[in-house]
Amino acid sequence: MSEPTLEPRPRLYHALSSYYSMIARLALVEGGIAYESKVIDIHLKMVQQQPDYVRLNPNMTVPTLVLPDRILDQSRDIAEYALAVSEATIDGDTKSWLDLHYGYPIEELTFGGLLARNPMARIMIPKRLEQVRRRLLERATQNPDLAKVYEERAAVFAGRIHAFDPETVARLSENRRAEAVGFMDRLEQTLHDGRAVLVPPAYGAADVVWTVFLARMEFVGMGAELHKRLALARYWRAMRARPSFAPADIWTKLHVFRLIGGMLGVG
Ligand SMILES: N[C@@H](CCC(=O)N[C@@H](CS)C(=O)NCC(=O)O)C(=O)O
Repeated sequence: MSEPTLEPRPRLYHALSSYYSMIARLALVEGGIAYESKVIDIHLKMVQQQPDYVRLNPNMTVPTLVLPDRILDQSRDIAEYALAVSEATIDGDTKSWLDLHYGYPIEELTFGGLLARNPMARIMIPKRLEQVRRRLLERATQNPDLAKVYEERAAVFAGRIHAFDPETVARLSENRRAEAVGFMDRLEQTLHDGRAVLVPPAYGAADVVWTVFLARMEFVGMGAELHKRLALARYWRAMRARPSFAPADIWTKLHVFRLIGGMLGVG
């Protein structure tokens, strides 16, 4: 009898508090895929911008899933891989829920809210974004083979400096909150018929991403909007009760000390 060949486990680069990392973790746990976990510090050390990481994921984001034959650098692809579906085989309803989810810039809700409420953050965050933009341009000069991707990333940070302009950030935050409430209305309408999952008959990629979205609603202080929609509240309870929720480490609130621990490499 021949020995089974042992494929190495997929390796997931992710960050503890990162929204899109939570999607990857939840999908992998739901799909029953054991993975090697590599937590990286995306805040202080900004490992996602170090050349070795950039060679894995030129978008300079987490999550990244390294498989024996390819690298997945988008959480949507990781979720589809983990749940054994693909853009070609996915049903129309799941695709629409995924498109709706991925069309929304969640970081503008999270950081827009923080900046709108906190005058200190309005001073600190734009300064930090400018520092990072400059460092990306320096890295472009130091790493000629990666110059193009570093320049592209610097342009993304220039866009963030513009989006988080202290003069307009309150409006941005309000708009993003209103859109998030609109999504919750839509979810409520769909779940109103008592279905257990977003696209029956089985749990799928749409449930993964919208579970993480609902967790973010709690995280940004919009939990009351969630809980007053009864079908949505029922669905949220059911998603949290799934055995995947705890191991996927879905944050519904800020764990300051875990975040600091992660930055210091002791998390
Ligand atoms: N489209 C990407 C987005 C990933 C993303 O934006 N990740 C954030 C964390 S939630 C990140 O890596 N931020 C670090 C940075 O922008 O420097 C995906 O779905 O994987």
